[in-house]
Amino acid sequence: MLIQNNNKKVVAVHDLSCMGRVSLNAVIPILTSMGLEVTPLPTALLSCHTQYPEFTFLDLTSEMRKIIANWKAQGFRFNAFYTGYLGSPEQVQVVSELIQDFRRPNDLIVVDPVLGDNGHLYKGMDEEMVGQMRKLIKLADVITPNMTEMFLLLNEPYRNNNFNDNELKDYLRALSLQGPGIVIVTSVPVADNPHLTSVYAYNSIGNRYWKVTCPFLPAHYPGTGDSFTSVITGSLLQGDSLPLALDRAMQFTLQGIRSTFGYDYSNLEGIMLEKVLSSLNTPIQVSSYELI
Ligand code: PXL
Repeated sequence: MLIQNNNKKVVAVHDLSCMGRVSLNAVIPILTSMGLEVTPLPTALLSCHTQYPEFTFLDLTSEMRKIIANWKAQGFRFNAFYTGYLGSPEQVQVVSELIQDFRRPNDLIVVDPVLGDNGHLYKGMDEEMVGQMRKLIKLADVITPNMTEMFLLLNEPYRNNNFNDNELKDYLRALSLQGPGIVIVTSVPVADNPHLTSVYAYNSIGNRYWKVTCPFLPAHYPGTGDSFTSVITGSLLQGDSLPLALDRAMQFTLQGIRSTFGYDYSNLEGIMLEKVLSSLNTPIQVSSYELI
């Protein structure tokens, strides 16, 4: 009997920020803990992520081209492509070609359009990158913008209060019409309740909208978006339904924040992933998603 390696392989297109649990430092341990084989395609090498006051930055665009050509020549195959922080607008072209060259019909394409947070672009991001990201999402099956990124992609002014379900549903559908069948928007404030935050999702197959709400803790940890989307990617590749993937990702991120909150610790380092990774191997305890 031929015993095959059935592990699914994910290409993770993110930067490596040495300090802080963001990008590849979060993506690799999470996906690996979920039983997936990660092949990183680093977009840039930074001493630390860009929310620190100072950082070094090495753009890896030309190296990415060489790596992809090498993979192509050797006939490597993958089951999923998951992109996050890109180091230059030109990389969108590189990544689009990667997806178009390697994609097979059942492969999963996840694009986390990392551009900014709290109404602002991250340092180093600009309008050109926003324009390029609007192109990249067209190739995706799943996108996971936060509120800031959602408005940038829709080319609408940022706002952060008094949303109702119908407004959110319109935004999700508008983004899905641009290409991605599944749209997940994170960190949506809950009207009249500063202690809660929601994630909304839309699946064009079945035309269904979902919402998951959890406590909002008043601390900002960079990289929580990367952890959230990594769990979504892992969960979907394991065969979970969209609402179950939402629950798992939300609970993991919340548990990570709770395990970190209260330590005398620099929030810039991100959540203490090491304390919660093992929870990814246990079945989900409580489900809290709603169909809206
Ligand atoms: O997680 C988002 C992210 C990823 N990579 C880099 C970043 C940030 C957010 O600040 O700076 C380099």
